[in-house]
Amino acid sequence: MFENLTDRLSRTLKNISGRGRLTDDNIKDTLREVRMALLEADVALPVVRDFVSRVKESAVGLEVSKSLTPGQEFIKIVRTELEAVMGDSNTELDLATQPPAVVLMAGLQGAGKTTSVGKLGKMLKERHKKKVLVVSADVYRPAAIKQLETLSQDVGIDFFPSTPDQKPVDIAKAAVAHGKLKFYDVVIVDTAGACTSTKR
Ligand SMILES: Nc1nc2c(ncn2[C@@H]2O[C@H](COP(=O)(O)OP(=O)(O)O)[C@@H](O)[C@H]2O)c(=O)[nH]1
Ligand SMILES: [Mg+2]
Repeated sequence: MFENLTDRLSRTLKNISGRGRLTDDNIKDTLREVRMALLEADVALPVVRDFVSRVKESAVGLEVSKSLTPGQEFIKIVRTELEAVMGDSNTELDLATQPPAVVLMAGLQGAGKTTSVGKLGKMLKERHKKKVLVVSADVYRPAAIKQLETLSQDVGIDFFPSTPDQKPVDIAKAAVAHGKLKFYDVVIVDTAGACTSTKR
């Protein structure tokens, strides 16, 4: 995210360089670019507004330190504010429960849920030495279940089969029951995310 944004900003940042101070005027185009990039990344409008105004507040009037160009100074501010938005501390996933710990992957369609299930599963298996089972409760998108099956094979984690005619709740229950029976540490449930179907 940050690298993308930096690339994107580099063009407008050139306009800032060569001046000793960040002003309302010389950061205007770059701020606009930040705003557009965040909106295109599907960040909610109030969050974007708040973010842009905080960047602006920190930037305007700032004396640029001698070791940095104004463009670099601006990037530094964007980075600091982005880190604050993303959360400035990293909390471990809390798996301290009666096994299996159940992780439900939620989010908008296309947000990267299935991909994240694969990444998370691989990390828990390899780095945390957990026995991981994944299951797909996405019965809405064709081939969603197959996508997770292929992915789980690629990353070497166990896959619990499901079919599109099942109810998501039943799929999740069956996977958790299987996870309990077979002593899995974690069951990750992939979902269709937000949907409006009546199949509950
Ligand atoms: N560049 C990039 N693409 C991603 C990332 N995560 C997922 N994708 C892609 O985004 C698309 C949707 O991802 P998917 O995991 O199927 O989303 P889901 O609908 O929420 O399950 C796929 O083409 C993924 O390859 C990521 O971190 N970076
Ligand atoms: Mg998916």
